[in-house]
Amino acid sequence: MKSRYSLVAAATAALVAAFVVAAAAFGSSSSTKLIGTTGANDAFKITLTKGGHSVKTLAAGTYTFVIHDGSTIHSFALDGPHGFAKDFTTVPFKGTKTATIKLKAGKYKYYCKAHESQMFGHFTVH
Ligand SMILES: [Cu+2]
Repeated sequence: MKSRYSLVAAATAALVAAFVVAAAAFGSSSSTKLIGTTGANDAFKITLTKGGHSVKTLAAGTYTFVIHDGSTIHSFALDGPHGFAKDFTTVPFKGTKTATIKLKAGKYKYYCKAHESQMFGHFTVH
């Protein structure tokens, strides 16, 4: 016959397992959102914001990039340390793309691939 303790242990293990699953699900959906905008109304303008403010520094970690590409002549690319390079959108693409990115310490530059010398911004990850 099972002891009272083993039943409690089994119930506790089930609860812990449920909690771990819930925590994992919550964690994957709770990464900080960054909003990138390029070429809205075909303007030669690119921005990256968090909570409505231009991104200048970020803590290392995982972020969800939501990129709004408003033009078929602009794109949104990101370069970073250790050879990191990501093209969120291409020049002919127009629309919205979302990607989850793990940012490491270092300097990053976001820019439009077609107009890199005039459409760019920088931020630093600590
Ligand atoms: Cu451009």
